[in-house]
Amino acid sequence: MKLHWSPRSPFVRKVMIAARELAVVDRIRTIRSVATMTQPNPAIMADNPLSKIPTLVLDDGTVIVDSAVIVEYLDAMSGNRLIPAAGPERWVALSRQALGDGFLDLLVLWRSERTKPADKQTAALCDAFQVKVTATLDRFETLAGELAAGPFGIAQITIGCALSYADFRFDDLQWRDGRPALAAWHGEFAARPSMVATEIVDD
Ligand SMILES: N[C@@H](CCC(=O)N[C@@H](CS)C(=O)NCC(=O)O)C(=O)O
Repeated sequence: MKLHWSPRSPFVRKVMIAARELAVVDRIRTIRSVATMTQPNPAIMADNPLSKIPTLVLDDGTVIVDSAVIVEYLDAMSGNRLIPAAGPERWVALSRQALGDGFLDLLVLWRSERTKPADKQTAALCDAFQVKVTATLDRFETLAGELAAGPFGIAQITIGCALSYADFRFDDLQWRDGRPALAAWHGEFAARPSMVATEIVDD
């Protein structure tokens, strides 16, 4: 399998952590692919017209788009160890993944807004990002006990990855302040070998 990959992308990181946790990482050939909102990349677009990473291409040419779908694919071929196959726990896990992904989307958009020159930033957007990011972090704090109790799976991978991205790009957010349970859970999560091996870097 070929994966459009970058060491900077938190969405790619989700996939790489899942692949390591499922012990299928050796089956993935990573291709360094640069994806930015302002510069469509023809090499990615040959497989995914959205020019987004991660994009997975199977050996038969089938293209799998979006980190959630790629993780679901890897998990299905490995016996549903990260995403419950059925039952209420499936919807809880997938909703927590969606919360983590949505949080990441907010951070990516917020970063793109706040790296503009001050006179080009939209204050209402930045204010709204701040409100939503804070509320989502508060929700994660209430979920921390359940994340710690397990079972380990896609909810922990996505929320943990998103928090590590906040550490990487939003130093000033200080998300641990007032959220002791989340900070403690993330500390343990960040020590997993799959996390250590996939540390985000600006290359
Ligand atoms: N929902 C997608 C989001 C992927 C995403 O936004 N990836 C970023 C890199 S971190 C990207 O490709 N950005 C390029 C663009 O938006 O054009 C997923 O979960 O895979």
